[in-house]
Amino acid sequence: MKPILTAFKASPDRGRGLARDMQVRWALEEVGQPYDVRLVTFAEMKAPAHKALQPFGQIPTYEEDGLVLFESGAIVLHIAERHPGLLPIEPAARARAIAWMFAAVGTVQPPIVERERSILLERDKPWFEARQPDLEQEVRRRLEDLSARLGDADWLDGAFSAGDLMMATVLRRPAGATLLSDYPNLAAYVARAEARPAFQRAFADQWAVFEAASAG
Ligand code: GTB
Repeated sequence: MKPILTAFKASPDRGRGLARDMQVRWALEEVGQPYDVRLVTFAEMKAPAHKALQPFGQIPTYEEDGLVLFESGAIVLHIAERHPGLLPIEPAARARAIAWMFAAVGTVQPPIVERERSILLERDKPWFEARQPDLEQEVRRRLEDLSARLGDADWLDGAFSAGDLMMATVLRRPAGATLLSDYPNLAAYVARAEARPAFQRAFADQWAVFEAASAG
């Protein structure tokens, strides 16, 4: 049975591949695992049937042979552990690749999401303008350190891994991506990740969903 993941029927990102089904699609494409997608509306995401799969009423979910998983990072790790190609075989290198996955979602992503939330939701607040420099600075702190660590390497630790997949996904979010021109090696890192054929296939598939939703 092919795994089934859920994604927005009409993604608010308008086909930019920013919703979190994107990293799961990308991982499945990297390892060559065919999959099906079940598209859900916002109402369906909040209904009991979906909440039985995802307690917080969000996408993505992942179903495979009786296994139900949520959390995009956990799903990517599950895929990477079961198929060759996204995690090194050597135990120490494998542990470091997994550490980069956690660094992406646990260390780099939070200030990016906080800045994004403020830009999206707080524009009408009297303190909005005053808060922006601090929010930007917190993102820059992470980008500076990440840029220093990456240096002139192609990927964070040897060959492309699930750690890079998760990190590039986080760096694509607009509240970080708009600052990347100040960190040319990170901008090139994201461009390199986006140029991967597996990313391109995943992007095209989610774009097709957006086009279909726009047409109908
Ligand atoms: N930690 C969870 C995971 O990684 O799986 C977070 C999942 C999550 O945030 N899902 C979002 C969701 O279902 C969609 S991706 N939200 C609906 C809700 O919570 O009610 C987040 C997202 C949404 C929209 C954009 N965008 O428009 O650019 C980008 C990212």
